[in-house]
Amino acid sequence: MVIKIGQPFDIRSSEITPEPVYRSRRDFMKAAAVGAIGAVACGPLGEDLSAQATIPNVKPSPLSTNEKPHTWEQLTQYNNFYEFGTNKSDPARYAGRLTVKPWTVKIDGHVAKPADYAFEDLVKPHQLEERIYRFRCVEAWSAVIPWVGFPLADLIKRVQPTSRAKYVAFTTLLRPTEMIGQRSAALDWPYVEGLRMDEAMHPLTILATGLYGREMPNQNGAPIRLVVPWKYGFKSIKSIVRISFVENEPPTSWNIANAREYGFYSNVNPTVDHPRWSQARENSLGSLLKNKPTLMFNGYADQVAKLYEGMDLKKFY
Ligand SMILES: Nc1nc2c(c(=O)[nH]1)N[C@H]1C(S)=C(S)[C@@H](COP(=O)(O)O)O[C@H]1N2
Ligand SMILES: [Mo]
Repeated sequence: MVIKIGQPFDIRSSEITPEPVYRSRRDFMKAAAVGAIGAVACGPLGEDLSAQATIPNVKPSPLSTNEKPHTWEQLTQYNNFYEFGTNKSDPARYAGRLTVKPWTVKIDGHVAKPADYAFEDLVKPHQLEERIYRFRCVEAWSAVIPWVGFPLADLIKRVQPTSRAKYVAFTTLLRPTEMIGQRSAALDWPYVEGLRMDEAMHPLTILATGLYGREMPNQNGAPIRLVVPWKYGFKSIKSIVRISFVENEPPTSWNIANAREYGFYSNVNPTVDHPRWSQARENSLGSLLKNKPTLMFNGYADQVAKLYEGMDLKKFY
């Protein structure tokens, strides 16, 4: 195992990083250098994850939080990706087997321009941005994640849904030869998710293709995944192969698995507990305590609360 101190941080230039974040990252690097933070950028099988290619022309976004991001290692060694197993360490261990090049995304349903897009052609017309977002898993751990991506709204405008399109449905790859978790029935495969059209069009909703300025690690949902920062993490479906524009609320994997515990909306809400645990507090990855107050809509209430005006969020959980 090769130990590379600070490797994930020095990949990032000051041009693509908002100044306050860059400064805190420099402090971070100093801490790493004196050993307060060990940045060990390799997986349990010894693969050097920082070997991921850098993504060019990434511009900073005013929609980023200025909270300090978690480390590359934290974000790539503790994951939920049931296609590779149900333990948090399984994705880092097994997702390297997934072939992500070539990759095709089918766009279909009520849309003027349905097509099968090669990943590169899907992404090419869009300005990639660094979006440093808060992230909250329904299991009550949270993180700050520097994604690279572009607004889903930009793609939606490009493919021109018709007036019959009220929801967007997403599907993950089904490939049990490489996704070894799909050989057991932990969930119904393939993993599916969905958003209401106004949620899909919201400027905070992105399709992410990278992490820390680098191509998306397989365990985080390569080559392209959804990120909806005001909703519990399971809405942010990974390794997408199909985006469908549909009339009715589409089925979603966790709702199929357990409708009492997981609804369609799944907005982060400290006042609506999971039937088996409180959502009032969270455990920031790397912290020993579940002592951080959970914020309404994960801290994005000012931007998204109006989407749910008049809705009973206890009923539509
Ligand atoms: N296809 C697919 N997407 C998925 C999951 C999954 O098991 N399969 N897990 C979800 C859950 S529960 C969470 S918390 C996030 C985790 O994303 P991360 O590992 O990049 O932090 O991915 C979500 N997207
Ligand atoms: Mo999650």
